[in-house]
Amino acid sequence: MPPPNKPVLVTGAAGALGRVLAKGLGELGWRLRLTDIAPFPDPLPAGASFVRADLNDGVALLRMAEGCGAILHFGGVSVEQPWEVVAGPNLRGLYHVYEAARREGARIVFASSNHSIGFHERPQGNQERLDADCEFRPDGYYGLSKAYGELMGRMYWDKHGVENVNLRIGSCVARPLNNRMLSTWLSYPDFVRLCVAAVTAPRSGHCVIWACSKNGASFWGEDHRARIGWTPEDSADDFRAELAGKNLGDAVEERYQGGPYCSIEYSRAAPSPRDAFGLD
Ligand code: NAI
Ligand code: 15L
Repeated sequence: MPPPNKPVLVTGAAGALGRVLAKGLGELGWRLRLTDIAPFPDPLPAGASFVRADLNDGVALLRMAEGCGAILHFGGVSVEQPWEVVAGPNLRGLYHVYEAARREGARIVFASSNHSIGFHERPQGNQERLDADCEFRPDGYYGLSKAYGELMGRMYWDKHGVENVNLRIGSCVARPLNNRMLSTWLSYPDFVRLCVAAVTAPRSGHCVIWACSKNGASFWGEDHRARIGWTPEDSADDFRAELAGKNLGDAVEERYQGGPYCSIEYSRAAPSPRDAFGLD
């Protein structure tokens, strides 16, 4: 697969996944423009440049995106935080990224998260898996910002024709670390291949993809992956024996897909979302 004709902007380049992308896409010969508010800690890949900037700075984003064909948007708050901390990078910053893409006619690949739907219960046994058109059920301010990001994509496609691929990432780490990750794990190689497919697919429109490897215990079902031609190749199943019994513990965490994020400041009296009136 030849590199894209135009440079690709990567936000959050100094973060865990940004560094994986910089290395992986750099090795494929892509022309990368990397940016982050933190310094880039690795040697720059051949053909890459780095600009230190805040996502809150819309003018800086317009400049960095000039001439780019795609923006891999991985910058911002990446865990649960108070609303005030999340709002700047994840809401305002996202708007700046979308405006830059709109001006350039660029496609956005957005690092959404399973926490946009984290309060769906985990499927039991043969129960049906969750499809990507399910209701948003964010499990905190962070997950709410990811739902907003996906809806931002919906609106910019409908209104301005800005293509966007929304990756609902499970747990993208070098290897799965607990029982929940037997369902949510996304390997680094599957992740890089997913981003390559998301950028190079001839057309994407607005689409949503469950970004997890081929895990037998996955919580997730149908999505739009066929549109970009991606199929995961790795599987958390290879770690099953090692992780058996490594549960997170808390009943709320174990019940819902978002795991530990669900129990952060959880203050509902009833342990179940069905209250005394049977309401979900
Ligand atoms: P990370 O926290 O390592 O990287 C995020 C980067 O964004 C950091 O380098 C940080 O300096 C930068 N950043 C934060 N605020 C900024 C601002 N105001 N301006 C410019 N840059 C700013 O997170 P990670 O794990 O690399 O995740 C990357 C993206 O993927 C995030 O959007 C995260 O929400 C999403 N994601 C990651 C998952 C994972 O398993 N790693 C799972 C689901 C979603
Ligand atoms: C995320 O959205 C986070 O960015 C990542 O750090 C993990 O906590 C991941 O979700 C997860 O659910 O495991």
